[in-house]
Amino acid sequence: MKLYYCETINPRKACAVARYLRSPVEFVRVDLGRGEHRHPEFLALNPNGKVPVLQSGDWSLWEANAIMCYLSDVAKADLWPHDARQIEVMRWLSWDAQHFTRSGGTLYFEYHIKPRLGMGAADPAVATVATANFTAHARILDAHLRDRTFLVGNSLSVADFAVASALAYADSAKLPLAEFPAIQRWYARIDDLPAWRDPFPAQ
Ligand SMILES: N[C@@H](CCC(=O)N[C@@H](CS)C(=O)NCC(=O)O)C(=O)O
Repeated sequence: MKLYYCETINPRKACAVARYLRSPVEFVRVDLGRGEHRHPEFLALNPNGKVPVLQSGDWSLWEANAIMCYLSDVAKADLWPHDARQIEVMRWLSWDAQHFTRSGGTLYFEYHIKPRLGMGAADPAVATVATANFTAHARILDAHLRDRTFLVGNSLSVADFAVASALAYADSAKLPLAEFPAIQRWYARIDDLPAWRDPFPAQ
């Protein structure tokens, strides 16, 4: 299996899970700066022209969340559980995509990516709305995590990796986390995982 990635927020989830599970993947770096994600060969793997992509023979899977679940199944691991927890994990994956990392990802783009790609300063109007949305959803997450170790049940799941994704860039993305101690405690546990802290192959 080949895992196409670059060192950004969405591939981070797939790469971290691959590393955590020691999945038998060959990491293939896609240089977004050089437009490799728009080459016809890459678009044949993912017509969206985005990373990550997992390729196995003539089959390819895109969407980081789906890749995490697939890698868990291949490893017969429990990150994507197949019991009553699965619906809870799906709840958090959906909530994350629609709300939490949607606003966290906007702040990541405005404050972390734009300056690095020479795209100018953050748009204050966009950042203000995203900060308000992030804060509102962080409040919900913080309350959920107050007496929990992980998002679902008593063990790590793909939901933890998904919801953690923007938090890996908390400082540079200016995520307002100071008033959310339960999120900070939970994230410190995720960040303790070498696979999460250091998910990408050395260049
Ligand atoms: N929903 C997709 C989003 C993937 C995505 O946006 N990837 C970014 C890197 S973080 C990308 O490839 N961007 C290139 C582009 O949109 O031109 C997923 O979760 O895999």
